[in-house]
Amino acid sequence: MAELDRLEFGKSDFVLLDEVTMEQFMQNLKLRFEKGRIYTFIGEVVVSVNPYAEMDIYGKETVEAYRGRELYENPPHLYSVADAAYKAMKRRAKDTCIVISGESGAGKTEASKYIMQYIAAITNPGQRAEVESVKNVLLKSNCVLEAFGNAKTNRNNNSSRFGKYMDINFNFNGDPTGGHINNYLLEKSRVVQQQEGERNFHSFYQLLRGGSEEMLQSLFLQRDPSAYVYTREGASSTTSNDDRSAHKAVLSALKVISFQPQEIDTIYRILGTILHLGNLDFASDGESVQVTEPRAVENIATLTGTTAADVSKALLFRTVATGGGEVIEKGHSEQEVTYGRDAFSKALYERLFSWIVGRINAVIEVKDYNPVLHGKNTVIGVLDIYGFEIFDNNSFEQFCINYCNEKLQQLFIELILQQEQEEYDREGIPWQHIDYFNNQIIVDLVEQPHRGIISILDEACLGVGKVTDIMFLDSMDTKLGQHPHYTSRKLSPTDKSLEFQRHFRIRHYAGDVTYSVEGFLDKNKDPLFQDFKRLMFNSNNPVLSEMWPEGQLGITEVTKRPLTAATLFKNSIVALVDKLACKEPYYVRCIKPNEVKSPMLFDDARCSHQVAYLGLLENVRVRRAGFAYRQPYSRFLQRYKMTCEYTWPNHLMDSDRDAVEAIVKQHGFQDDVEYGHTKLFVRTPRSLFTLEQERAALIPILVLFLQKVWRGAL
Ligand code: AD9
Ligand code: MG
Repeated sequence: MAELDRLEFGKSDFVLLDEVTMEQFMQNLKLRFEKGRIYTFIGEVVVSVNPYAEMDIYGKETVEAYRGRELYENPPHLYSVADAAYKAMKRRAKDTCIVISGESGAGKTEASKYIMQYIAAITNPGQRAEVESVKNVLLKSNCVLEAFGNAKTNRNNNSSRFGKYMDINFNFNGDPTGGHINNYLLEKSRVVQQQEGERNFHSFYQLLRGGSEEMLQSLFLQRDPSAYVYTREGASSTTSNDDRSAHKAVLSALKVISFQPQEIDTIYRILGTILHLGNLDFASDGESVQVTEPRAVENIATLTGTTAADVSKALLFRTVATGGGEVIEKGHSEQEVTYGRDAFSKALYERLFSWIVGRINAVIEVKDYNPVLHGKNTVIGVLDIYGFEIFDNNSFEQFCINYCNEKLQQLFIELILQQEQEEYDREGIPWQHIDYFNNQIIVDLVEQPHRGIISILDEACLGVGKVTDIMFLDSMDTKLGQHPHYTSRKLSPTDKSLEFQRHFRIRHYAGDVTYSVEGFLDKNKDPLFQDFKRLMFNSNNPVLSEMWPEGQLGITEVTKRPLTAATLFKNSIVALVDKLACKEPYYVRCIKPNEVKSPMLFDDARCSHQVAYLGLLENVRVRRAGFAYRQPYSRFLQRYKMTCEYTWPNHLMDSDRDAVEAIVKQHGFQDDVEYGHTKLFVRTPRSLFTLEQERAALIPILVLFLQKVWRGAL
């Protein structure tokens, strides 16, 4: 409590600024960062600045200090949000969610882990074994998913290359009973290629650097990542994680999650297969293409439980059905072989990742839950997704990631800004309308049916004949030429940032991003020759075979054209937003203080840019103009009527509203409230705090009183 009032740490809630200006906001943010206060409230939202240093603020004592407390009783912390989401869920049996947003490297993943650790620490006081085991699996799953889904990028050494939304289920006691993870679009192109200075997924380096001699031998692997084409680029980069100890941790986590030995073995066989695939070379004699290292093919066959002949065939030939129903084998060109090999490697990894998520889900899924016996099952969702990113080269993946961030910003606007304003209007509360940038226009640019970029891309992918990336760009130029957030080299020929003809630019809410259309069509179609699917399905390793069920389809069996990658992604993000929108949301807004990962540096320009695009000033304004607390009259009365002589046990006034007014007046905070049509609005939480304290003090007296009444003593 004391710290809340210590001015040298700045204001713990931006709502308390003297004036809501960018200057004052930044002064406060910087002062707090420099004093090691990385968290600040905007009402119930927590703004976090990445400290880039270990902080001694997540220990047991801190957990205890926050457990069960009201938001305003302690300095701002991730634990405040976690506790608020947990309390709301428990007290009101409401599903809640914690949405963590911010650009790449801002601290989302770390925040999500602290939040989960907090929830684990405050639940199951009785140490029931089955609950402890669920908690353990939930926590350990982070380590596994990070190994397989994170990588070093030029923006973040441990960058999430997939989106993750985790639901944690609770029983009526408030103890975790299970959970479910949804994963979103893994950036699988990284398996075969990385930008300069970046790495492949951590899992590869962990295996090569941390795997035992026996393990590497059994996978026919050398220890050195530079020996493999797919890991060469990142072979000398360092990350903050030690690959060797991380490998141990992952192996132990897999065991805790109850992956079976054969499953763990298969995971590493797949990684080995991918590394060998990357090193395959092909030569053409003008007639047909051959693999130049038969030894590598044999290794792949051994690791995948297939034969060398079948592996070669799947790599070099395509089985096709002719119009007359005849099945023939068609040799690939050299280019097709290389393409097919990389597509296979990417698909193997992606399948593996989804399978791992599925296996974790099978373990943590709530089983045998009977709502009649066990009470209502409630959920806290935690969202940690890849942040907005701009690289030197931005491709299809950045397009998807940045679109996803637009959607989340839209949700924030809707829930925090729009809904607040609408509620004040509805309740007839006088207040000044606040302008903010609504990014719906950019969301529409990307996802609108028929006219949006994804539709235009899908259309190009359906085109007959040879449709090129440039043709897709032309089509966008024609259809989107007038859009204020879209431009391209052709539309803005003098613009220096649009250096190449294949570039287009989107003015995102968080900044301008120039994308290269190169590879868009291909990544969107995401084709994989059927032969690989059959090869994997026919593996004599049942774990591997299970990952490729569609391989059982015959060549002539008609398969519907699958949805494109962008459409699948869009659908999954729309579903995610729907899922979040029906829960009570809590927000953590992360800020990256500098580009050089320094714990000392607060780059004013970079930070104020983020504050601006995250809409934090608008958030403060809405909050300030607004009210920290609101409650329908009847519910307020129910809770606090005992604190006022005119309302206890029942009031005789004309309406609940009048009765509430009597309570407010008796406690002297009439200047801190407004009366809406159906609800009471309270500006500062402290008024309520006093009321809560009084209520808490009265309850034992009341209980005593009631006991006496029951016993007939009164
Ligand atoms: V991305 O969109 O996945 O690329 P994130 O998830 O926002 O990004 P992440 O949580 O991975 O960023 O944080 C980046 C790095 O900052 C971490 O690896 C830590 O080294 C550092 N970091 C972030 N938050 C904290 C913290 N609370 N304490 C100490 C932190 N270090
Ligand atoms: Mg992350």
